[in-house]
Amino acid sequence: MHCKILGIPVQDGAGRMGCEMGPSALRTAGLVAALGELGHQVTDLGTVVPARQDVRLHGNPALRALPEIVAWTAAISEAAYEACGDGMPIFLGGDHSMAAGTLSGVARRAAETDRPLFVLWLDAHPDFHTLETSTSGNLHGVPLAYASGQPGFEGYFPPLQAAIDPTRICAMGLRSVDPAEREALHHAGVTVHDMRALDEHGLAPLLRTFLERVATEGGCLHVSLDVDFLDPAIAPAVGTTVPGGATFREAHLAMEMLHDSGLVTSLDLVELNPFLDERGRTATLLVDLTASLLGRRIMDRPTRSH
Ligand code: 6HN
Ligand code: MN
Ligand code: MN
Ligand code: MN
Repeated sequence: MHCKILGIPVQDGAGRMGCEMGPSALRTAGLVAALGELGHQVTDLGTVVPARQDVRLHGNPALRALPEIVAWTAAISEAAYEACGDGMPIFLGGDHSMAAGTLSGVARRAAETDRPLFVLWLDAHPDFHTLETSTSGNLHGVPLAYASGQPGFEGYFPPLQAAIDPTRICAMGLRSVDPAEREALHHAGVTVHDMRALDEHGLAPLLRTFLERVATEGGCLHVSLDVDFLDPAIAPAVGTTVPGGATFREAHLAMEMLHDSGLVTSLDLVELNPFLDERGRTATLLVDLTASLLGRRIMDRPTRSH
């Protein structure tokens, strides 16, 4: 596999500073070496730089850094489009607002093929606010709504060249959902496996069902991994910790199953805030999870190819 890593040091979408150091911390934690040891060719594509953009004022006075995030989204979307199609782009965040760019760029590329794009959203939050419904004003709370074509972004965010069908999105690990998001997720038809569902049924059967659907429909799969999907006890380096997250083995199992599926075509690693880390342990865990997704295993197992 040809892995292409791309640094996206955006932090203006989060409520506090620090995510701009995320790509550096992931590189420092040994991402390139870990992928190389698995036999992958690794290219570091460098760092996305946003171009300034004029954006008119929005009626929601809570919104923070709208012009900055619009400028980032345009630049990230273009870079993501260029990075995918062959090989496996790994987008190093950066706060989760970057997924407005990665998802829209990946979707634009997928629309040129005959493979429908599916998204696995691993997060404590659905990030399904619109510009109208966000009450915190932090734009890391909107990318999934934007990329799946929910209304209210027109005239502010870049026009979508290909919206992701919300019924092809599966969100796992949710445990902090705002009322407006709950309603919007339901109406859009997003598949949601919240922490209650993971506790009750276990992660494996829920993920297996989704992966079987992606395979049956001949799809490709983008995975967006927010640090706060993980329990804060094992991953403290994130500004939006929520108790009761995925365990070390649940997270690795998800990555191992994703690897065995052979379906994953792109990956976001987002919301790492190294300023909040403890001796690099969260960055190291993210590198290890990425290695599991790219084939590190305890014992040999067969891999499917599609
Ligand atoms: N994330 N729903 C909250 C808000 O501020 O809109 C939290 C967003 C968290 C964002 O997980 O990347
Ligand atoms: Mn998120
Ligand atoms: Mn989150
Ligand atoms: Mn309803």
